[in-house]
Amino acid sequence: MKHVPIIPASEITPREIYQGRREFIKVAGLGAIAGAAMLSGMSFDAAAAQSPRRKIGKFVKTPYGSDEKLTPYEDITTYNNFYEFGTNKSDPSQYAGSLVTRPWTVNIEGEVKRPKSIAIDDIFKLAPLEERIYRMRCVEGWSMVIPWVGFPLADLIKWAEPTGNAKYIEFITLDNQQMMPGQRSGVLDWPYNEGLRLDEAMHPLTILAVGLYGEVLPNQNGAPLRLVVPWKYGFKGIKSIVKIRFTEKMPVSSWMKAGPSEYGFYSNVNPNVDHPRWSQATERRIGEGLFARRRKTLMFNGYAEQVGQMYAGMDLKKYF
Ligand SMILES: Nc1nc2c(c(=O)[nH]1)N[C@H]1C(S)=C(S)[C@@H](COP(=O)(O)O)O[C@H]1N2
Ligand SMILES: [Mo]
Repeated sequence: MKHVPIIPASEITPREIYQGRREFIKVAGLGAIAGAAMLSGMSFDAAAAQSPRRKIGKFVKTPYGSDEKLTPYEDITTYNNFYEFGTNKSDPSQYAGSLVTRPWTVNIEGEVKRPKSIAIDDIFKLAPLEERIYRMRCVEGWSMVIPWVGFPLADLIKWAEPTGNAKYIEFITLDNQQMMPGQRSGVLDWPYNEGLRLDEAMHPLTILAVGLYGEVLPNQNGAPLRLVVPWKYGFKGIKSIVKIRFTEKMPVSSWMKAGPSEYGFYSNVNPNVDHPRWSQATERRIGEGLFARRRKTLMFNGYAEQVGQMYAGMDLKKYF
């Protein structure tokens, strides 16, 4: 029988343990951190990462929501995966200050009537911003409930005018070693990319997020623009997007290249299909404490009623 560990290796430093260190840093004070960083010849990143929090002026609440308890802001913004800034959960909040998000342009190319460029502040005008409270599930076995602010990806797709040949959509993250020092490591094939089938991309649950908790997206969460697809594992939610390409063929993502037997194109949350190295049956809700009971993972992360039809007749063990 196959031996499956319950918790992947990436989960061995749970947030509640390293929080001790974070509390210390908080007490030491921002000035002390900046001073220490300069003394040690480090960049100013640690201090820069504490960028001011800015409220989003206008957004509407919608019926899309969750009656679950929201994960605290502090957890959502300090327990991150953003390998462009390091592979530890605490790296992005410490180092993402080096990412400059203005000016920021998103290029649209591939199977479209004509290629287009759009500045981030014009993207904000494409559609009214809404709050969407979504359960999020990482392939590593933890989950959160996040109040995103964003707009349907479908609105941007309509504006982009894809041709009839477009079957898929590919997203690409910024490629810049100065702003994203983690790209100097070979841990992934940079720039990070992801893809969706066009019907998945057009689904009303799929959004481009620009904020959370009513505030502009912190860099560590993928500023200024990131994808959110709540029924798929977290890695599909690509951050800091600079390019969107419509294609006829299925894109090959950074994670598919890194481990084709472990990360498929679909990556729908599915408690019945284990990751080759661990079970996907349960999850740990961040913020509930180390000893809280793990929750049962739900098919399509609990969004089966809304999205199940798109996969009718597909063998989800084959198309994982
Ligand atoms: N560009 C980029 N996007 C990324 C990642 C990354 O390393 N680089 N990590 C992914 C993974 S594995 C997860 S779980 C989510 C985490 O998003 P969060 O930090 O906002 O919770 O971002 C996804 N998007
Ligand atoms: Mo993830």
